[in-house]
Amino acid sequence: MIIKSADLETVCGVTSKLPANLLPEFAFAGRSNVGKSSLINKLVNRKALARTSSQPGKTQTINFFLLNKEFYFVDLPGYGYAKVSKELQAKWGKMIERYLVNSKQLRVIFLLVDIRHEPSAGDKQMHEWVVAKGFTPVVIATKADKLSRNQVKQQLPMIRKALKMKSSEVLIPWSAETKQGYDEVWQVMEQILYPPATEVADKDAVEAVGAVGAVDAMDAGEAVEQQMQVQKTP
Ligand SMILES: Nc1nc2c(ncn2[C@@H]2O[C@H](COP(=O)(O)OP(=O)(O)OP(=O)(O)O)[C@@H](O)[C@H]2O)c(=O)[nH]1
Ligand SMILES: [Mg+2]
Repeated sequence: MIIKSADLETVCGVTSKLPANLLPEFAFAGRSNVGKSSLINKLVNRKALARTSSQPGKTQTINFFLLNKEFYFVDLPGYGYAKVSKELQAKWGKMIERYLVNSKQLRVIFLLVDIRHEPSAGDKQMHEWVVAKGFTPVVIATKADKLSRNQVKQQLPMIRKALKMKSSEVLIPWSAETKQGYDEVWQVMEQILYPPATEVADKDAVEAVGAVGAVDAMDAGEAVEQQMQVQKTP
């Protein structure tokens, strides 16, 4: 995806009215410090569009970034940061809930988890909750550069199990340092922004799409790619 323009358009605090946007939205959720803002910056190739920090709790507002005047990235405040009072965390929980329930334009919720650790209780709750609201979360396992390739391979099934992910759910290992996962994450969004032509005349192609859906999407890149290729088949 070529990003020609990227603007922070709306910043919402706990009491703000959420914008009634008319363009598709992609939201990024996850615990504090997991790398949501870094991921946004890397995806749009800007150093500091979304503010990042090694101190957890950096993003304390819901930030809407308008990209190419075509769609939004929504940077959500992180949960689970111990230094934020329970009261404020609860307020944030409600605010995030209000956004997730009321947005008419939300297309995908990306749930970020740290690839090095067993998903937290908050991660599990968030995943469950997103599924209960009828969304299929796309899970991004961040900071893959901190592990060896072998360790990454081992962590993925652990994360799937802990979050009780369906085999059809996509799990993408990611690194904001090496850009691992960059194509796969964009592919998820591009499939939604630019759906392939509907008439899939070829019966084999239809069956293949079904089969990809059933694949254990361990290697998310491959699965997304296969699906794209199949869907592109005239
Ligand atoms: N090694 C490595 N570090 C990362 C990666 N992603 C983020 N970080 C670091 O992790 C820290 C937190 O990143 P942020 O992007 O600010 O995290 P956030 O999820 O937006 O955090 P909050 O705004 O507090 O919710 C920063 O020091 C980043 O440089 C990654 O893929 N690899
Ligand atoms: Mg942030």
